[in-house]
Amino acid sequence: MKRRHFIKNASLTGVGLAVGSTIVGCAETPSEEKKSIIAAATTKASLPLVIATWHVIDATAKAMEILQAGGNALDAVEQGCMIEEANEKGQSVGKGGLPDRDGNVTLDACIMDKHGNCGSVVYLQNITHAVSVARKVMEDTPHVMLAGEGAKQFAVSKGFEAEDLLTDASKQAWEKWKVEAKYKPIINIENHDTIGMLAIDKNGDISGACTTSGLAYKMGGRVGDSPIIGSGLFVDNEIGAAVATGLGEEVVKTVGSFLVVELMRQGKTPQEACEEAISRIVNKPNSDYKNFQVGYIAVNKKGETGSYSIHQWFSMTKFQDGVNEQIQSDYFNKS
Ligand code: SD4
Repeated sequence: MKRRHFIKNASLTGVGLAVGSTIVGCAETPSEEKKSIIAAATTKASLPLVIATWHVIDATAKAMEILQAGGNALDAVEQGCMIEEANEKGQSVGKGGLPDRDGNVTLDACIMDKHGNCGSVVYLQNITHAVSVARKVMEDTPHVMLAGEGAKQFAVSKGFEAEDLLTDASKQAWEKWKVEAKYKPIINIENHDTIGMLAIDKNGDISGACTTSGLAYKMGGRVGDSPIIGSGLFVDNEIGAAVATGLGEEVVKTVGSFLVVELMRQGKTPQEACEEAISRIVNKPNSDYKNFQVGYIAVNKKGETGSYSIHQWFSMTKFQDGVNEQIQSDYFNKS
C-alpha cells in the first residue's frame, strides 16, 4: 500500500525549504538526520498551504487546487478528505474501510472552521463522505455531533446516497481475520490510514478535518478519537491547528489535538508542540507505547508546520509553494 512506503530523501532535502536555525524540537543538539527533518517540517510559510497525515498527495492536490483558485480552507479540507473517502484502496477511510468484528463498516469524521464552529459524525454507516455529513451537522443543525442511525437518517435527508461500503477486498480481509479473530486494539504501521487535513487559505484562515473507518475489527459501537473535537482535531484560528492519527483511545485520554494547539499558544513551535503531546503519552506510568502508534501534525498561524509520532514510519504530506511532497516524521522510539 502506498502509504506504507516513504519517499525518502527527496522530501528531506525538499525544494524551497528554508532551514530555520532557531527552530529545534529537542533540548539536545539535533543529529544531521533530525536537522533535516525539522527543517522540512518547519518551513516558513507562504500561503496557501495544506498538510495531511500519511501519504495522500492526491488529497492535498485537490485541497490546493481549491486554495489556489481562491477557495477557503474549509472547502479545501472537506474536498481533500473526500478524495481518500472515495478511494476504495484506502482501507481505513470511507468506502473500502475495514469493518468492525461483525463485518460492519462504521465511519467517524469531524470538521472545524475558522470561527471555531464544528460538526462531527460517529458510527455512521453506508455513507461514503462522512466528512461532508459532519460539515452539514455543523452548518445545518444546532448540534455538534450526530451518531449512528440518526446520523445516517440526517445524511439521507440531506441527499447523501446510502450504499454498501464493504468492498470485496475488505470483506476478504475480514473473512481472513475471522479465522483466528484475534482482537488486538493496537494500531501500528500496517493498519494506519486515517486522513487528517489542515489548511491555511490565502487570507490566513485555518480549517481542519479528519475522517476514518477507525480501528479494523474493533468492537461493535467503538468510536475513536477522530470525530472527537479536541482529541482527533482542533482548530483555533488565532493560534493554529492540529490533527491526530493512531490509537484513538490514547489520543482521547490526553485530549491530544487541543493539547498541541494550547502548547503552541504558550509559544511552542508546531514541532515542539507535537513532540510534547507525544511525550505526555509515552511518559505515563506503565505506558504500553511500544505496542501502539500515535502521530500528530500541526500548523501555526505563521504557517510553520510540525509532525511527530511514537514510532517510525509516520509521515505528513505537505503542499506549499508548488511542491506536493511526503515528509517523513521524526519519532520518539529510536530503541
Ligand atoms: C481511531 N485514530 O479510530 C483512529 C484510527 C487511525 O489510522 O488513526 N487510523 O482510533
